[in-house]
Amino acid sequence: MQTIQTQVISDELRDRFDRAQSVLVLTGAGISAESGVPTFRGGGNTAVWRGMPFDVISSATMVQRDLAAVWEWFDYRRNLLQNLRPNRAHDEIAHWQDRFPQFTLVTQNIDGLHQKAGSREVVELHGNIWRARCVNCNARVEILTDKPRPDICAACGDRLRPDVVLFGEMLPPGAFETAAEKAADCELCFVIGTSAIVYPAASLPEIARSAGGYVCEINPEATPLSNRCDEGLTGKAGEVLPLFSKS
Ligand code: BV8
Ligand code: ZN
Repeated sequence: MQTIQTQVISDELRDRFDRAQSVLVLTGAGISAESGVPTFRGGGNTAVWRGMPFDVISSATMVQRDLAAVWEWFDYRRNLLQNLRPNRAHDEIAHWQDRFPQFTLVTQNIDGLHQKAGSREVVELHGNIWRARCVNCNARVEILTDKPRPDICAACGDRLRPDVVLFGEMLPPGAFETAAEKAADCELCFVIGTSAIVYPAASLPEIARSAGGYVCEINPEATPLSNRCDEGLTGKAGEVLPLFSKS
């Protein structure tokens, strides 16, 4: 197995990392890959459920048309997730929150593994698979591993749906605005394990770079963002991130 040598991190990045006061990290499914969470676009094809590409089953239209099918998809993913643990990449990022005076963790992931690793105040742009929300009164309820998933809202009796942002739906109020504000204010922005295809999340690194932030992408594959970053570290997050704590 090819090991990543410390020198992969340029002296410039090492220096900026050691001096940074404000850091923003944006993560995608790739950071959870080493925990066993399937990604959406690994190897060039898109995840499919019952013959439907994920951005069809994970869409606002599908909630209108067939909420039960949407629940079946998220129930399957939740069952996959419940025995999975954060990996070294999640752990490293959890340490960073106490290392930098201003640190913001923004994720597209709904798996809750950052929080399981000890990250606090995670900006969840696309919601969380361990929560349900009422289609009528927006009441939220936690989904527990040892109890059957509730279907009906205890407050108003209407149906519950996954508390995730589906394609064609707005992000949670304030989530993107907060992330964009911190991106425009950071000295160092890490983009870890994302194919940078889904918007508005994929616009955050560009916001950071155009505000003067140094943008570093960590991914074993090239993405549409790769030639718009200051530095790219080609490798798995669980192998690359621990190199930063090795000085
Ligand atoms: C919206 C929750 C306003 C549900 C998700 C502008 C241009 C074009 C299109 C649009 C646009 N603006 C809006 C759109 C439409 C759409 C969109 O972006 N479409 C895409 C497909 C083009 N956006 C929306 O609909 C958004 N809403 O814009 O609202 C609005 C409202 C009404 C009408 C108009 C506008 C909402 C988008 C959110 C959808 N929900 N998730 C669920 O999980 O099912 S998106 C979901 O997919 C994820 O959250 C994530 O965002 C995305 C998957 O991407 P990644 O996480 O990056 O994962 P992927 O598998 O693709 O890549 C993994 C990467 O990791 C790879 O690069 C791989 O190489 C790397 N990797 C693998 N192993 C490792 C690794 N890296 C490091 N270490 C490893 N070990
Ligand atoms: Zn309700």
